[in-house]
Amino acid sequence: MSATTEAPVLSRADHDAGMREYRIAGERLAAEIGNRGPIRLTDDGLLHPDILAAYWRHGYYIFEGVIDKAEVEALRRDAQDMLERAPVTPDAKVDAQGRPALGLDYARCPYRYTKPLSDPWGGTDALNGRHPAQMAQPKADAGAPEQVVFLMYSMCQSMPSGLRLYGHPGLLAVAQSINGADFAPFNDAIFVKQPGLGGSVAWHQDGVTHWNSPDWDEGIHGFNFQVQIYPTTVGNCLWVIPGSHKLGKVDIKRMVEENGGSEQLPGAVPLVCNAGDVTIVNRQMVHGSFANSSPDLRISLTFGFHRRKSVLGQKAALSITETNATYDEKRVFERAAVIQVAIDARHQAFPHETRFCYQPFVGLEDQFRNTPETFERVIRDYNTKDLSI
Ligand SMILES: O=C(O)CCC(=O)C(=O)O
Repeated sequence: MSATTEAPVLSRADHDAGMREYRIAGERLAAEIGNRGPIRLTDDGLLHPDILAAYWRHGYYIFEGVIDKAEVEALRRDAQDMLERAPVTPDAKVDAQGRPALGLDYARCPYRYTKPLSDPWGGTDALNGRHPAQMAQPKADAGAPEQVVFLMYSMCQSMPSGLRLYGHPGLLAVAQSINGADFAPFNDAIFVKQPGLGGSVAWHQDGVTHWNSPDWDEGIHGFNFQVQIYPTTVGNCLWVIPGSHKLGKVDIKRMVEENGGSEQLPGAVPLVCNAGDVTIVNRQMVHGSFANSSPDLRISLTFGFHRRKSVLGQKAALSITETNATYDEKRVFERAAVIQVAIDARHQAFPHETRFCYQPFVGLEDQFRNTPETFERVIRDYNTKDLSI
């Protein structure tokens, strides 16, 4: 018999069961805070001041019923199609049906994989080391694949419904209300948390650029929307620590240590949504999601916006750090043009909906209609021009 004692393997079912009390406490706190409802705009087309105040107070808000059923269906079809067209393994050139995989001709591969229920970033230097503590990594059930798609990029290029979503007037009105009429885009990523397989996103704060800036404030790193195309549950959703966007750079490693080494940080709330709801999360919030040991799929279309002055003149960061780019006027304009083409794509599909008026492109609308020519000029490989900070 061996004298060493091996740590017991945490099974998927044990992980799911071990989260039970924590989920109940989180749901209770979320219900106390509330912080959800439809998008309400003033006569000037700006977000209602009560909602704005709630966002700044807590750092998040859940907009209910933003995307109607037909649009959710279209988004599901396109997202599932994108998933089916992923390389069958990370290095493969074909999808599971033997067809050429999507993205072989893209400048950036649109897929990221992870081992089932693993934590690809926690406790590593990846993404500027912004995920300092590793989450529990339960063992998936027998028969699980070796790798699963975890992230999909390029929704405006790969999903016609994704491009239309990017031009949503209600969401762009929210972006304008928070970041000003000349707001700039950030990036987009689709988080895929497959049932019983999806990896975790360890606790982190998104921003990396401005923590020591003399102009630092609670909005300087912008925000992300997450459009939920399936109902999210307490078992698979994103969790946030309300108010943490006001704290500056937080020592997450220490928070976990002071919590007895447990990732179940106190004071966090789960962002449980219906399909068609959209969350907004300040990028300075402490937030993350656990290994999806639940039986429910989550697909979250995530895209963010910044104040123009937060990105202008800054150096490329996060997943595009190695490009060494500087975000000059040209770069910001070219990436922002995706918004204008998206507005037109949406107008073509929903001609009766009031179009959003994006101030930096007023007078330039005809050059940025959604056409095959602008697809090549503006949309193809647009995410090589992301504005990550
Ligand atoms: O949806 C998730 O699980 C993670 C999302 C996230 O970390 C983000 O939007 O920054």
